[in-house]
Amino acid sequence: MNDKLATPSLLAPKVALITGITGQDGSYLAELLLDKGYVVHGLVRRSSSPNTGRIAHLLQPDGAAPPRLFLHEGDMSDGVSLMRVMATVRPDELYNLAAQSYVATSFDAPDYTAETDALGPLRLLEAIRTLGLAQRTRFYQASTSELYGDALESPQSERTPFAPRSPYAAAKLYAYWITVNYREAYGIYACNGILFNHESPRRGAEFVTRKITLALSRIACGRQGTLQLGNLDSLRDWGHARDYVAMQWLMLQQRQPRDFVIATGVQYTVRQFVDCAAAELGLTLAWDGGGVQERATIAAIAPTSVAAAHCRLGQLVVRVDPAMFRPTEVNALLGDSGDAMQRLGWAPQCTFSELVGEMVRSDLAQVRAEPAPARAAIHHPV
Ligand code: NDP
Ligand code: GDR
Repeated sequence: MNDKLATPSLLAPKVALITGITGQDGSYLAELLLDKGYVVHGLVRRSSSPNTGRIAHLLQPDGAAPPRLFLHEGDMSDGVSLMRVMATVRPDELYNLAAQSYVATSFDAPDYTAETDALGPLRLLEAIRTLGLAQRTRFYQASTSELYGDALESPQSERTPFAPRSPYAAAKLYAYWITVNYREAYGIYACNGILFNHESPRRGAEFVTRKITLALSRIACGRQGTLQLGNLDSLRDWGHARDYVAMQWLMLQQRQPRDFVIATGVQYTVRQFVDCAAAELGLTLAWDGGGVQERATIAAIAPTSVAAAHCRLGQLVVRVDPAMFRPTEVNALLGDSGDAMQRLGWAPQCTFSELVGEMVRSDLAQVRAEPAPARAAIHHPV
């Protein structure tokens, strides 16, 4: 961790601070900003085991950061640490990506989720204001399509009313409005990216896309039995994280701060995601039953696929587990990025099938590299 920095000269490169640099988006954004010549600072929270795996390739082999990447210990729930890091770095651009980002967990930890996702952004904005950085630091807030809840209109745009359906979404709603308020009240260049779901091989394993690509890769290699899922009918607008972090940067380069929806404009069900991932592995699935009885079995196996050696026709692959349904669900999300396309010239590059293919290939390689599971010890009764 490096908290002692020289004051930048007039010719110095731009300085960015990324909270959540160890997460999916933070790692892609750090790559992008380093490529653009920025000095990048990242907020990292204390952990009892390493949490810098996603940015390990950006660090020197001994764990020390190269000269343009600096890590600082701090926590979104601790205003003192945030104030200290902000006073040290005095960034030109502050990307607030840190959050308790798993919707399901927010029902179990609503208080912590609000601390991190609602009050955390307030603490950063207040640091900008009280440190006299209002005219210097541009602020990006990671807002979310979860703000729309079960929206009354589809697709959802910057003008669609919000109706949050989880403690996560309610906390992010506060963060959205406090960002707008600090922009209007103090003239801070602060804006919200209302991002729809975006995935990648670096996605956390608990999110449904990665859970599916990892489990099906394991099943294809004979390393896992069935995959248990919740609501298969849920509709999401899934894009690639690399495309979306490019937009986060673009939003801070405009003359005026403005909030934008970022999405692909195409939606699929969780079931369709499963089918697409299975097809990548050479498996065709047959679905039967409905609701909590729904199941998928193997209807066909491509003869040259990895699965051909480990799977059999009729094998149960997916089963619904009622425990995985949420107390309140967001059933359907579909974004309208017309404003971003028109004003920022942005368009997503990666299609749904390319995204699924990249995730499956990455997980298959990971599973194949894992050591074979040890055989269970046989217990001999005496
Ligand atoms: P991840 O869950 O992959 O990353 C979250 C990051 O926040 C991690 O670096 C995590 O650290 C850090 N973090 C969590 N809690 C704290 C804390 N208390 N103090 C400091 N750091 C903390 O999320 P994504 O990269 O997918 O998403 C980035 C942001 O965008 C999040 O705010 C998310 O809510 C939002 N978002 C994401 C979307 C998506 O589809 N991915 C869509 C819309 C919005 P650690 O590595 O130690 O866990
Ligand atoms: P989401 O992502 O809640 O949209 O939030 P997630 O992948 O967790 O769920 C997507 C949909 O799939 C359904 N689902 C399951 N989800 C999980 N995790 N596990 C399952 O087994 C399962 N079965 C069905 C869910 O019910 C849901 O409808 C993500 C996060 O990145 C947020 O931080 C971000 O703000 C939003 O996307 C936009």
